[in-house]
Amino acid sequence: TDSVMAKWRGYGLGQFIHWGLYAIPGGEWNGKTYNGAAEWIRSWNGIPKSTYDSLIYKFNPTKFNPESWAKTAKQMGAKYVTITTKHHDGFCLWPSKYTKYTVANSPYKKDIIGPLVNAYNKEGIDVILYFSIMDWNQPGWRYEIKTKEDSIAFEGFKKFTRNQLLELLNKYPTAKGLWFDGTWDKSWVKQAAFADELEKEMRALRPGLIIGSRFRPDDFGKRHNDSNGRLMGDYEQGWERKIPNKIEDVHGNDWDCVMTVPENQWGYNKAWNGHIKTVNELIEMTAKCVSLGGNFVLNFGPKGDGSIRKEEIDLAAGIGNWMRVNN
Ligand code: FUL
Repeated sequence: TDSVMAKWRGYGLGQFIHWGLYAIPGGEWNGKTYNGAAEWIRSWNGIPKSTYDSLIYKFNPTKFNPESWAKTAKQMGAKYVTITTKHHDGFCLWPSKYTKYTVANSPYKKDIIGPLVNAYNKEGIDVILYFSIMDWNQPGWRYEIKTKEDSIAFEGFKKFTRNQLLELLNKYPTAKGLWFDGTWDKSWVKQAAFADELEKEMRALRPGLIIGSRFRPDDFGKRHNDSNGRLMGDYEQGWERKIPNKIEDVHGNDWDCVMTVPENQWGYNKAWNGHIKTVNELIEMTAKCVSLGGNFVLNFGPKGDGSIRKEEIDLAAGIGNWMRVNN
């Protein structure tokens, strides 16, 4: 089982993929743009839920080609990829049995995750599934639990979350781990006992499973130091630039650093404003992370039609040139 983690420790470079319905507006809604996270457009642009959710009827990525995504990652020298199966908006890139808000009910109809897992695995690239616990589409989701009604609703939501996670693990048995997000709200932070149970269950199903430290933000620090737990700490982020400076900062933890190309923009954003990191800067960050025992994970935000923007392909090629001479 520890061989999964041992392999993870040697990855060095990874690719992050943020893809979902938000890629369709690409950071622009009714002429309004925002120099920030395009995957948060529903929130920062105050888009009514029903209006946002109807983007599902526009999801038809005719240029989606999993093999070419995997080739781009391979060319870059990535040894693993972390893919958004579901971001905060709740839209599932796999045909989940537990909600209607999935690819199955879009014009595209087909599973996205399965073909991606296969294509990446064929290139020798391991897959980690990104999963947002917070789910803006689910009626049972709560930021905070104040009333009895809230707690009943949230109990239902917990069941739903468990079902989806076990579904993902059963459906994609070669995936090496889960990278969690959207766990910081008061409601989830109080679910320590439930999370422990669920973690046990997932590990029983999939020995060696890597579980991201954001699963339990309430005991972040402790988990970071839990070397047997196969948990990776994520030293985030584009906006915080928290790549540790020296080995002491790492406290012997397993960690990876996820990074955006511009500042704090993960999903495809037409604007892509501000400083766009150069190949040189990204190589420097990779080298820094690797030298401090971590992995560097560079984010890509494919467009709504499924293609990857040229700027990202070029960056991948540039980084790949350096990776090849160093491998
Ligand atoms: C954050 C999210 O809110 C962002 O949208 C993005 O997914 C980043 C990696 O994590 O918590």
